[in-house]
Amino acid sequence: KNGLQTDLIGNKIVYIKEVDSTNLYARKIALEGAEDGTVVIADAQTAGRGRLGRNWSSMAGKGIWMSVVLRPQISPEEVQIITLGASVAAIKAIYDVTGIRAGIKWPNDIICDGKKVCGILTEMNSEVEMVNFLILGIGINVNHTILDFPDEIKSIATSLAVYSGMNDKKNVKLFRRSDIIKKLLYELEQIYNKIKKGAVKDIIDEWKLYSATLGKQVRVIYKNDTYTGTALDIRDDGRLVVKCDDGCTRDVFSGEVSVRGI
Ligand code: BT5
Repeated sequence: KNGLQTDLIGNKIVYIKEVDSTNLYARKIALEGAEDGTVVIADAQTAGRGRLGRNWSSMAGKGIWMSVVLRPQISPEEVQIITLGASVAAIKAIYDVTGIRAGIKWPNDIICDGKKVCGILTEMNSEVEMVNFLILGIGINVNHTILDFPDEIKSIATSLAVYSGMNDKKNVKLFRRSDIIKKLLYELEQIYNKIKKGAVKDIIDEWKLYSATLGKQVRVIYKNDTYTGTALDIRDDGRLVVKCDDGCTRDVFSGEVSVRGI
């Protein structure tokens, strides 16, 4: 069974050479009935998606562009825990295969040396009260050189290869994407089982261990409103608690804001 150490996630894997977005493709097959745990992997995306209509650069052969169809019995308010859990899974898989210790910037950025190496996009399709299915999209920059990135993200993006010293031409270090994928699917399954058992607290605690946000000064941008403060904590549903400079404490939902370190 394709060498995976999972019972559910990756039972079915769809591999596509090139697709607009694995999240869109996964959504399409989920609507057609794709099972819980179905994985879609592409070598290249021509219209990779980020949050809030942003795009995700997904060069052929350089990274992991993957989406998972999940059908958990949870309410739409609980979906954020999936994103947080997936961040933990990605951090662990990256560490296990490459030895690189990345950090998590709330809610969905995995960073190395302050630059983004991985992004997560969770999209849901919900009935009124329960989630019908959700699509967990994960993008990891693996073997890019810094020159491979489009100009507009050269200063904010990195890859596992760049981070581990690839620019030192004598010390080229590339990673096998399939090793990372295998480990990632395994870690995702552990997290998914915890979520199904309701062990959300465990996931939050683990997330906090890897957090590059808690305790830091942040700027929260919400529509036309901007405020600054200190990121204090994270609630069980994944909201970020910010102690604002005006003295108020605010809970921040991920969908609507952009949080920057300052
Ligand atoms: C994200 O959005 O970080 C979510 C990215 C999810 C990508 C995966 S790949 C598989 C699946 N299929 C999809 O279509 N998407 C998912 P956000 O937080 O909005 O960050 C987007 C911003 O990150 C962009 O506006 C750029 O500034 C920057 N960016 C774009 N491509 C990048 C890359 N490859 N590496 C680092 N930063 C990037």
